[in-house]
Amino acid sequence: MPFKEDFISEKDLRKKTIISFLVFIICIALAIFGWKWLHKQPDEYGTAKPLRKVLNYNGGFFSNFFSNDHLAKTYPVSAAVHHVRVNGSDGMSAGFDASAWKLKVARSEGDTLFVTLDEIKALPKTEIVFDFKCIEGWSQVTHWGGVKFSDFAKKYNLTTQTQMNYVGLVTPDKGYYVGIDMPAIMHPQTLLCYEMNGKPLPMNQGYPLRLIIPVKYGIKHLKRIGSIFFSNERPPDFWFERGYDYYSGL
Ligand SMILES: Nc1nc2c(c(=O)[nH]1)N[C@H]1C(S)=C(S)[C@@H](COP(=O)(O)O)O[C@H]1N2
Ligand SMILES: [Mo]
Repeated sequence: MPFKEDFISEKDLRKKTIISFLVFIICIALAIFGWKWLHKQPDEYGTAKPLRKVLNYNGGFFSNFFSNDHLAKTYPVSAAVHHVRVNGSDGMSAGFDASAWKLKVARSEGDTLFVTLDEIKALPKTEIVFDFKCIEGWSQVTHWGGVKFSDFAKKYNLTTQTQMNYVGLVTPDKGYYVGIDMPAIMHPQTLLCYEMNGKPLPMNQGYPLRLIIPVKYGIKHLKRIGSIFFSNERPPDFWFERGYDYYSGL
């Protein structure tokens, strides 16, 4: 059958053009109005309240799909970079006495455990090579070694503690701190890490002990852990207070 063109009258064309233009103007006006409205809303932890609501909702939504069987992609050791980027240094003040360091674990009110680096190194070692992702937009395949947090928790009988909702980790000077939901800290790829590229962690990478948590963005990988505590409420979180997502899952 021969192709039949649909003709549109001059009048209809003008009408369609005017309607399209009006829709365009309305969209622009809504965008400007919406933007102004958003910026008039009160802040909640460093961002406008409606945005904070969306972040919290997304975190809750994606946590439904979290599973210990969902592993971050791993790579052969040969894929790991030798020059590992050093990003943040909050909470890593000068004058830190590494020789006197012990990991402080607050099991409960008045029950605090102190663990030395040698005691941590005596636990089964796990290595991981994965793509470390920073919220700023860069990523790097890097190689880490340490003890699984879940193995550590088992060894130190943190059974009732790990039934709570969150873990808080804080640097010795309290200048950087993160809160992690319990399923993520107990994930089989989450490490209390003391090695990078098969050698002790360099000072600026968090010596003597840092967190490596491949299911989260870089902001949660706290360097130079001083103390750990457990809580049912969200522990304070450095970047959350500055407008970022609390969950920060990948
Ligand atoms: N103590 C401390 N830990 C920190 C930070 C920091 O500023 N201080 N920055 C975080 C951020 S934003 C990222 S991306 C990673 C970077 O780790 P790297 O320096 O080993 O690359 O560390 C995280 N851990
Ligand atoms: Mo980051």
